[in-house]
Amino acid sequence: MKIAIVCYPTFGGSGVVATELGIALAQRGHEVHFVTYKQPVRLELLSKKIFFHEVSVPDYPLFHYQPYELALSSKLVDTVKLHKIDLLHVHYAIPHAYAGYMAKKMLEEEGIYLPMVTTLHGTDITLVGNHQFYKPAVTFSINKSDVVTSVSQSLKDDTNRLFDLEKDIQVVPNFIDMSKHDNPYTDCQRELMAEPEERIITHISNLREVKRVTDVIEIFDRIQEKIPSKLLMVGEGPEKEKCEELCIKKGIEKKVVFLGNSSEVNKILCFTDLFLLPSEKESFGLAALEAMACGVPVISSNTGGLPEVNKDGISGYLSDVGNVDEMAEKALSILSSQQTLAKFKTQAKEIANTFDTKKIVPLYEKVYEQAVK
Ligand code: GMT
Repeated sequence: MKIAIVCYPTFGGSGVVATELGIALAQRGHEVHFVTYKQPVRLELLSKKIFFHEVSVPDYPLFHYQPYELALSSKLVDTVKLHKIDLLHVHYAIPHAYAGYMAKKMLEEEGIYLPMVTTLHGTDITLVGNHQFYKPAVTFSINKSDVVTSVSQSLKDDTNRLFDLEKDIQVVPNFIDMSKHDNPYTDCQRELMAEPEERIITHISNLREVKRVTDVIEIFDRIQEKIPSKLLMVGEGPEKEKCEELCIKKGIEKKVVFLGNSSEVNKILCFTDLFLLPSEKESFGLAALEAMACGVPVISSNTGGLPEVNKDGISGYLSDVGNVDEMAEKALSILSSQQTLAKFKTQAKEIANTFDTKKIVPLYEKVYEQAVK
């Protein structure tokens, strides 16, 4: 099949999922065309089956806001015609589903039928999409998609609760390529970051308010009082400064390393002992799954889709949002014994294995067959 994928090309989870999906589809023989404003960060173009088409919005003095949806829908029309695309898969409803629908209608005028699959990722529904500014357009474009998928049952339930939908939503969870994580050796180069007796705790996100990153610092502060440890904060975002200030206030700034955005996430996770994700909202928690795939247990909140990924008492533990005392206690219960830590590491990997690319990508292929029909 020839598939066009529209996504955000940044470090965000939805872009990562879309990119990994495109790579996996190409490996399974499909021809994949990414249509977005920049080459997706994780995309390697060295494949005969992967193509990238850049959407550019030229500056014009009259435009106060750049009309990206217009440029995207026009680019989609051209790409579909030129490459004879069979199906469009848009990731993140805003504005991709809307632009996709416009492209579909323009093509219809020329007698070309383009089925459209929309995948909802989370913030497009629970945070931004739900805002009155966007809600009518988001509702419309979800209803006009041929097939709609969500990355968790929790996101499906939220979408049905928040929007007036005629469409049934199919749950296709996010996935991870376990063959990239089959190295059982988990202590690789840990000396880069910590002393031999120190535990390494990691948090990875876009450091936005919804991630409750100051809770990460609070949890770590309680852990480091009991056992020698280091905290690695990976990512960039608006809450970073607040976190840095909190570390100074608590006198733990030498134990917390801010690494910024990294393309070496797997290396970092390889020497990590515990992953923290105390988010306010999380439709899935791809970062938690990536950690688990590297054999890293997760301490997370129990919000949204997190209980579908992080299994309480098996791959880690779940607590109510904001309960930093309990999260620290549970973290310590895993970290204080080498035996318990080893058990949780193995179990985290086993749970991650149930989300392997090989198991999930065929579900998308089934969705495509349905949409084409
Ligand atoms: O919140 C983020 O990390 C970014 C955001 C995005 O849209 O890129 O992530 C959302 O989609 C991810 C991939 O499906 C999910 O794993 C995240 O849980 C989800 N974020 C939220 O729901 C807050």
